[in-house]
Amino acid sequence: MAEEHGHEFILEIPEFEHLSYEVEEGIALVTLRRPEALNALSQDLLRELAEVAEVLAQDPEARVAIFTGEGKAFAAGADLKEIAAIKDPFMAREYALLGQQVFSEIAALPIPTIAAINGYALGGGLELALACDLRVAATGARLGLPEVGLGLIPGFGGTQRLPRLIGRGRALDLIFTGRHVTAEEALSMGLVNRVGEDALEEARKLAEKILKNAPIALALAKESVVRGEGLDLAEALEIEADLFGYAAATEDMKEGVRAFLEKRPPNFKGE
Ligand code: DAK
Repeated sequence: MAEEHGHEFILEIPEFEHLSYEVEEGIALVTLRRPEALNALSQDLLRELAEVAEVLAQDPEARVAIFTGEGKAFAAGADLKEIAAIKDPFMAREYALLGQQVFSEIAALPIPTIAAINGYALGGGLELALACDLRVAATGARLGLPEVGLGLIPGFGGTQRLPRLIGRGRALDLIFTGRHVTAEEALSMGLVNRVGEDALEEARKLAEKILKNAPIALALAKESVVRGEGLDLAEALEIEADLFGYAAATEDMKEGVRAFLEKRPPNFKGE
């Protein structure tokens, strides 16, 4: 996907059918585009999300990523029409593994990611939003994990990422009832970080605030949080100290401190 031509690094962006990818002023925007099916996550769409994660991990222009959906949904879950056609348990396993793998790749991206939840985020759709670092919801958005009502359980990371984010009690309330929560309730339980009239506009504002900060420090801060999860405190603090050391060795750190002392905004170069 990426080739080195002389010293020039050329990133080939694949042609996508079910989503779009564009980068402007440091913000990469990934828009799911299956509005006729409320952006249900078909296997083709999941494969394209895997490709987009690969692009995002390498695109030097992409410093913050926003994921959103076209039309009235963020994503209404896995594609139930496709799933209904799966008769073979091995194929079902493949599907589940594909979803888990794609969302883990998104969760591991070295840049901050924001889900701009413009409408329904249900099942796999909410699990995609949970794989992002931050979530911003439009006032009318509805979020939920309805899987048990289909005789299933959340299978793209929902039973793991949701309790880590909002606590076991609140997570099991949503998982056991399968109910949809409003953007306001999601905000009150810490499921989303911000609510606004327009999710994308709100997400862009958040991205712009993030973009003012040092890129390497952002990547290291995320790495510290992600690697610390699941470790005991002493081990996790060691990781934090190591990554702090890397941050302190950057040119941007010198620039940040110098700019503070000179009472001017910093000019970070990502070095
Ligand atoms: N899959 C496929 N098509 C969907 C869809 C989905 N998840 N959700 C909506 N659509 C389609 C509808 O079928 C409809 O298409 P047509 O009938 O026009 O062809 C179109 O999108 C518009 O939807 P509605 O007419 O239903 O729109 P409404 O505004 O009336 O209702 C709604 C919106 C979001 C409340 C409703 O569409 C809804 O409840 N959708 C389903 C939500 C849901 O239960 N999602 C799935 C969660 S479970 C696995 C097995 C399962 C899973 C994963 C892996 N393996 C075997 C590996 C499941 C994971 C999940 O995500």
